[in-house]
Amino acid sequence: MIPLRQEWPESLARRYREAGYWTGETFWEFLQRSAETWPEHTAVTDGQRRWSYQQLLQHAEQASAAFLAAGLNPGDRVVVQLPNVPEFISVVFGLFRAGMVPVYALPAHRMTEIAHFVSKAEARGYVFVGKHDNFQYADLAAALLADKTSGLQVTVDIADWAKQGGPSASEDLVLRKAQPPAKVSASDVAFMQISGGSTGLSKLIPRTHDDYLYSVRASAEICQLNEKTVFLAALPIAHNFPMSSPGFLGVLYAGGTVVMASAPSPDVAFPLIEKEQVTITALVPPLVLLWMKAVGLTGNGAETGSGAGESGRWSKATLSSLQMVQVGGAKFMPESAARVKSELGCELQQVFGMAEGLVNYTRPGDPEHLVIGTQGRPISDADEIRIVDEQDQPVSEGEVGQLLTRGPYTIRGYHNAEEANQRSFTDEGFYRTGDLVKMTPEGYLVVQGRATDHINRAGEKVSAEEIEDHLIAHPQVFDVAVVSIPDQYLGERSCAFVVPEGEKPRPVALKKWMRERHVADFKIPDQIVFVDSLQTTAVGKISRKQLRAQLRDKHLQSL
Ligand code: J2J
Repeated sequence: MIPLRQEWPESLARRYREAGYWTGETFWEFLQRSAETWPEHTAVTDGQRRWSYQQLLQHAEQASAAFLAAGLNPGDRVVVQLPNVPEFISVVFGLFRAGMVPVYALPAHRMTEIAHFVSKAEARGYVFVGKHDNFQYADLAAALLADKTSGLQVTVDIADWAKQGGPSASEDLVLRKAQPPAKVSASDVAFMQISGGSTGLSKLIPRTHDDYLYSVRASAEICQLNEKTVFLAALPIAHNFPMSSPGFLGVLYAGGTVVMASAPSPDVAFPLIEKEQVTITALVPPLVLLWMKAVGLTGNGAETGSGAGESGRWSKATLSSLQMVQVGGAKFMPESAARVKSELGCELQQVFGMAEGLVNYTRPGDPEHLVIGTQGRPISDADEIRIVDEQDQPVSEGEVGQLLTRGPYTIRGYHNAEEANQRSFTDEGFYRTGDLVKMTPEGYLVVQGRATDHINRAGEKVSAEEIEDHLIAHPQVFDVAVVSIPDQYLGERSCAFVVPEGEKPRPVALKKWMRERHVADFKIPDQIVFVDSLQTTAVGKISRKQLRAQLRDKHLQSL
C-alpha cells in the first residue's frame, strides 16, 4: 500500500508548532474536548433528531466499534459517501477514533468516480446510505464488492442506524469490548478530500490533523462563532467549504449547533432556518441568487409575518435569525454581492478557499467595498502568497497574475500522483492554485479568472478533459472539446463541441451515453454543439487549451 504522507520541511514544521498553529491535537481529542465543555448542548440536528455533544460522542464511539466489527482495521482507508445527515459526523469521528482514514465522496458521485477513489486510495471500506434522492447506493456498493479487483472488502450501510438509533445490537456487543481510541499522531494524515481537478480524474488531497484543525480553529475565530452559533449545512457536507470554512467542524470547535439540510433549496432550507433559528450558512453564488429571488417574490422582502406567505412563498422575516451568509466556491459578482444585505437582511462574507488548503475571508466589520468587491484575505499571517506571471516572476503590485501559495494548512502534494505533483507545486513547495487574482492595497484578493481548464459549474469543478474522454469513446464522435460558457444561473455551464463521425448523434443520446458511464450528473455537458472541425483558425498547431479558448470566444460572439 502506498503510505499516506503530508510533510512540510522540518524548519517550517517547527515554526508552525512554535507559533501555536499546530497544537498536536487529533480529531478524536478535538471532539472529546467539545463534549467535555458542552455535554448537554445540541451538537447536531436535522430538524427532527437532536444529539447533544455527549450523545454525538457516544454515537461516534458506537460507529467506531461497528466499523471494527464489520472487519475494518486501523489504518484502513474508507470511502464515505453520505448526504447531509447527523450520522455523517458520527461516522467520520467514528473512523477517526478507530484510526481509519475517511476519503470524502459527494452524494452526486457515481460508480466511475467511486471506483476511482477506491482504487487511488486503496480503500478497503465504503460507507453509504442505502437509498437517497432516488439513487440506490446499495447497488453501487454491491457492484464495488463484486469487482474483486477493486480491493474493496467491507461496505457499511448506515440506513438502519437512523431508524434504530445507532448500529445494531450485535455490533453494540462488540462495543463493550471495543478498543480504546487508536493511537494516531497529529502529524498523520487524518482524511482525504477530493480535488476539483482540472486535468482528468480527481486527485486525492491528504490532510493532517495538525494542519486541518488549525484552519478550523482559526476560521471559527475569524467568523466569530460561539455556543450560540447555529450553522445550516446546506451545501453537500463532505465539501471542504461547509466542512471547515468554518463549517460544521468550526461549529463543533465553538460549541454551537449544526443543522443538517437535506437540500439547499428554499423549500427545505427556509423552514429549517426558521425552526432552528439558524445564524449562519455557507452557499455558492447561484444559491444566493435563488434565495434572494425566493424572498423577493413576496414583494420587496416586506415584513409580512413569518413563514411561507399566503401565496406559499417566503418572506424576509423567515430568515430573521440569519446574521451571516457566507458565499464562496465560485466568483460572486459585485452587483449580486451588493444586494445581499438588503434582500436577505444579513451580513455577507466572501470566502475564497480550496480543498488543497488556503482559505481567504472578508472579515466581519470590513468596509463595504472590500466585502462586496473582494474575495477576502488569507486566514493566517503564515500564509505565503505569490502572484506571478507565466514565468513564475512576481507581477507588479495590483496586477493580475497566477496565485501560488504555501503555508501551515496548504498541502505539499497529492496522494499517489507523481506527475500532477510535478505540475501543481513549485520547487519551493508553493501550490499552483490555477487561479488568476490581483491584490488590493489592503492585501485582499480579487479573483479574476483562472489559468487552468475546468468548468466551475455552480461551485462544482468539472475537468474539461474528463468529459472529453467520455465523449470521445462514443462511436459517433470523431473529436470533441469541452469549454466553459458563462451562464446566468450556474455561473458557468459546460459546452461540448463535437465533430461527428459519420451520422450525427442526437444530443440526448450523447447525454445518455455519459449517464450510462456512471458519472456524476454535474459532469454531463449542459450544451452540445456540432461542428465540422475543431480548428477555428488555420494557423499552425495549437494546444488543447488554446483550442478550447478559441471555441469559447467564437461561440460567445455568435450568440
Ligand atoms: C472565485 N473562485 C472561487 C471564490 C473558490 C471555502 C470556499 C470554497 C472552497 C472551494 C473551499 C471562490 N471566488 N470565492 O474549499 O474551504 C474556486 C477557485 C479555487 C477553487 C477551489 C473552501 N472560492 N473558488 O470551492 O476545492 O478556483 O474549494 O481554486 O472545491 O474554487 O475549489 P474547491
